[in-house]
Amino acid sequence: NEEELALANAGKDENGDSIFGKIARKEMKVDLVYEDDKVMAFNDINPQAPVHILVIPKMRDGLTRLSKAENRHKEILGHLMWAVAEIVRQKDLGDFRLVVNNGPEACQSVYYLHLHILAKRQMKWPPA
Ligand code: DGP
Repeated sequence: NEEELALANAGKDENGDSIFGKIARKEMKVDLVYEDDKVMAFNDINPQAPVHILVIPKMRDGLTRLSKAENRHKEILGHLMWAVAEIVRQKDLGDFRLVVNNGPEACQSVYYLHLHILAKRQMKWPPA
């Protein structure tokens, strides 16, 4: 039904499209921080730190969450981690925290793999 479709398209389940798919396809404007041929990074709409950047692969290719990673994803996963290092260098972010929420219990809300870069405040450990 329409409600389920809307939820799927917002990335609330693993079957439909997601908001980050729209962003990756440039169907939706974002505050772009970094882009290359394989990944893009943009500011989180609901920042949890003075700097809160999301890094996504341009192609989801089944990576609705990290635990779906297969052999073919090794290269893009490495590229995502490299992009984090490049972004923190370019933006001179200093220390930072890198987060991947995997699944409902970890508070994942968009089912399109994304890395959270949080910076410019003192972090706490363990995270809540
Ligand atoms: P997670 O809980 O790990 O699935 O994080 C999803 C993040 O995505 C959350 O911090 C808010 C952010 N977000 C959701 N929708 C949008 C959007 O349309 N634009 C941007 N820039 N960020 C979004």
